[in-house]
Amino acid sequence: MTTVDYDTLIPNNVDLAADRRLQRALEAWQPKFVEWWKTLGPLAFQDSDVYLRTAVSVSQEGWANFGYVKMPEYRWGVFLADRVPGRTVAFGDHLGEEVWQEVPGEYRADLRRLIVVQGDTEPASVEQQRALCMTAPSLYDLRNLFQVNVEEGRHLWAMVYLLHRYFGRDGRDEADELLLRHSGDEDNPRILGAFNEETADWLSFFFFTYFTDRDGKFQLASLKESAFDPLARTCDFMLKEEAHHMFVGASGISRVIQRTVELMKEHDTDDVGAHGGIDIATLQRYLNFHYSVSLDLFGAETSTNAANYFAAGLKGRFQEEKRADDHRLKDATRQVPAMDGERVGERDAPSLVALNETLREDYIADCAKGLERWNRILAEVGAGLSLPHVGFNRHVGTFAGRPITPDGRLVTTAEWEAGMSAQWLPTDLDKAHVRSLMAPVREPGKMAGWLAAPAAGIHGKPVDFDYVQA
Ligand code: BYC
Ligand code: FE
Ligand code: FE
Repeated sequence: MTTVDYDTLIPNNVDLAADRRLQRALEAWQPKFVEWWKTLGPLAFQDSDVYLRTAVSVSQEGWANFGYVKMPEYRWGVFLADRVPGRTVAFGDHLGEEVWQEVPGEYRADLRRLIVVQGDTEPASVEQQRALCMTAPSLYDLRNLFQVNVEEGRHLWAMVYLLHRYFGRDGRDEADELLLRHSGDEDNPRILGAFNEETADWLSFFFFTYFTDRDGKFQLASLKESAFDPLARTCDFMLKEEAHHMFVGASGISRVIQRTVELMKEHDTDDVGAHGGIDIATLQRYLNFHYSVSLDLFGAETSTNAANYFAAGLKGRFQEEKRADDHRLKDATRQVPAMDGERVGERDAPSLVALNETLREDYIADCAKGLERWNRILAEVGAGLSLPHVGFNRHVGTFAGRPITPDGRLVTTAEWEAGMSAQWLPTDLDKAHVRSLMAPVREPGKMAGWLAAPAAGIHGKPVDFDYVQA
């Protein structure tokens, strides 16, 4: 057996070298992770040199290195944001108390559950995206895909570190399970719905990184408020990497839209499909799908789990400290969406049980900002995209399975089924067309015809830099 030098192999700021037991546990897990990466990570390019960012510290300036790396040799590290001296619990029953450096016995099961759910999504997304490397529209995009993939791998490491360090035998078992559940597996699927859908093409990838990685942003931001300080600190640092994932989505869709608008003007038609582009109606249908699936990730409108997590101090709200209320919410109420007989309506609910909805609203407002930017490009041709109604195509919560249109009307089953098969979600024709455009482009600086070139390259490199060397 080879011994692994963890100080050099796993960059870390948690003093791994000082904890022999932990080191041994991670030493046993590491080869399983690499095996998983090679089997279920990117389908190809595992021996290629990829120009990647690697986290190497948590300092504001220079937290990452850029350079060529072969992906299986990527140095997946463990980094926690610096401790905030004197940090106290910002919400819930323990408001004002000192934060915890160890897991309180009474919250052990809930914390483990939250960490496992978070951890499960990270490798799931890598599995979902594994075939995309075969059809990347440019080397620049191929590199961005791999960047997102290795960082989702590091996010798994972040959660596995917590499981190994703070949850003993159970934690080690959970860490193993994270490599055994697989996206879309009939018998052993990933935990949350959206992570069992295949990311079949690059348009889906851009919408996924825009909408689903953004769920990641909001969940991590809520966990960053946790009274369990190591969880808070690790999520804080993960958010740094997350920003790039959402950039990939936002700029990816912008470039598709830019190209669509160019083709519309050049050929004086909405039907740019015939000219190798993606028309606006198709973009809207893809958007409808990824947005609605991502809304489900926030859970039901009212949830006693969410109330308990908050009261216990395990999971806060987005930007908890900026909120001007008592941070306990014991007597507060708010309106939540509800089906009111045959109408889409609202009802009163205790704020504490409505926290999933509060986070979903914050998320929706953030999603809308990107739409505004996209619509500025589309305004040139008098068009626009919109976010569908929150009740459309939902599988979790009060709207689950309800025949609600993207504009929020409750319709007959017949009308709904007609819309669902032909108008509101990607049709078989849409998918076939998008797939027909997915021919790989591997010459530095060249772009596939269905999207515009990015405005700039990565880390000051030119767009035509050789981001992936075969
Ligand atoms: N699919 O009480 P409810 C990311 C379950 S993304 C399947 O409303 P709760 C990333 C639920 O577990 C961020 N099941 O749920 C992005 C519960 O089951 P139990 C991931 C679902 O607990 C891109 C039951 O239904 N992080 O990082 O209030 C690439 C009742 O529901 C779903 C987190 O999610 C679903 N969509 O809220 C890479 C943070 N929704 O307990 C990475 C941690 C609900 O009855 N997770 N269920 O067996 C949480 O905070 C909560 O578990 C949830 C659910 C917000 C997800
Ligand atoms: Fe992640
Ligand atoms: Fe991400």
